[in-house]
Amino acid sequence: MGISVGIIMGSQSDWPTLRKAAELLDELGVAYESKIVSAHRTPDRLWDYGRSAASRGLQVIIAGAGGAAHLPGMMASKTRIPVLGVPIETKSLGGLDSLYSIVQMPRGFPVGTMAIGAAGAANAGLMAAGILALHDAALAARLDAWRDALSASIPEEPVDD
Ligand code: RP5
Repeated sequence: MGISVGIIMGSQSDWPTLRKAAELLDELGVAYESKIVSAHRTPDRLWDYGRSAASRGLQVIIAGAGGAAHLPGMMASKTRIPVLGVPIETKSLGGLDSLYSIVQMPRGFPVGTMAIGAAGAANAGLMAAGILALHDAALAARLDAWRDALSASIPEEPVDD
């Protein structure tokens, strides 16, 4: 099967966060690509990526950006493929700037916005897998097993440090 998930990010500096999505997809056996696509620094690359995403067979796009985080929203404007936005945690404003830049899309062009930072990236990977699992029974079984294993790893009682 071809690549079904595109992980895109505004900068190399976003990769340590977006890698959390990639790691989840690796664990679940989902094929993905990862690319640097900046709304501000490489707008033509963004345009080309959005224009060709559906015809290339992508089914979900995970887009992470920080600060003036326009990448997820602009990508949602260029393709009907579901876009999951990951707000990158920033030094100056803790990622609230990224969150606000991504979450308030106008009616008609939605972005499924995740939590700020690593947890949001990991959840984007899981949600992408969940979307693909709707039409992939083997992946659905792997995702169910992953979720069961996480639940089983949680102790019933706390322990002292
Ligand atoms: C955004 O600017 C990127 O998504 C990144 O989070 C932020 C800072 O980029 P660098 O200056 O680290 O390349 O476009």
